[in-house]
Amino acid sequence: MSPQDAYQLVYNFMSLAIAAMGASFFFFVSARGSLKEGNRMAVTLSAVVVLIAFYHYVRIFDSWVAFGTTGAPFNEAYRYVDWLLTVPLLVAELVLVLKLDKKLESTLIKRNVVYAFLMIATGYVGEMTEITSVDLASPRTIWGAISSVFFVLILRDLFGGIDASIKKQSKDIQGIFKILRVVLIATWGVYPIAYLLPAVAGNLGLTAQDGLVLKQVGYTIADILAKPGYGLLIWKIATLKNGSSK
Ligand code: RET
Repeated sequence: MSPQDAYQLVYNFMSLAIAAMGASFFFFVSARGSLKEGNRMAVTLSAVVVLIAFYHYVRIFDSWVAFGTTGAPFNEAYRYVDWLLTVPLLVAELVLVLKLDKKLESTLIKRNVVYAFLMIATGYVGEMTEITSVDLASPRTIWGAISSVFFVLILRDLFGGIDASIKKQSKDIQGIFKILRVVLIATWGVYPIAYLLPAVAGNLGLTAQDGLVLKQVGYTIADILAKPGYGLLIWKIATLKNGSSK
């Protein structure tokens, strides 16, 4: 890929993310109105998440343009600040829609807010280290591994919560919970892979530039699926619950 094509590809995905976040904000705000009080909060949180992401993608896009025109370093911190705010909210909206007993609900939310903070903070330290070719003892790999421990703890808790809730649901809600489980793994799993790509590009026969492009495109696609996409599933569950007593 020529450097121009590579630059343009990232540019276009970032632009798409701005559109996706803005449009889904409008959707979640309008859709929440027709839900009953008890089902509304999860969709409100989706609206908050995509609004935060809309703002950050405007800044991310600006930073990418500055990088392209003046060579100023691209500011990756916008992504991490965004995740620091949005991951706890995404965890909370899932837990809310599970309708667990209040004690378990509160434990799961509190514990996973802490895990999410630690996952992102340690990942950020790793992201800021110099990219070397893959080496088990490199700071990028070590911080990435520490961050992954919290990642696994979060997924274990969320899957446990879904399992505890799923039996009590009607058939169609059970189906969506199953999809949500796959979406969680398939989208959240992209982040650690994208994080590692610049370091393993050489081993995969890719150039260093390809590694960086794939990381940016990977994070951006994952964000679109994990925020608006996941929010739509949560909205679907809230809508189905609206019509049932469960
Ligand atoms: C990092 C560092 C390397 C190891 C792991 C990571 C995980 C990141 C995740 C981010 C999820 C973000 C979401 C944002 C949506 O709003 C930090 C890249 C495991 C899972 C869901």
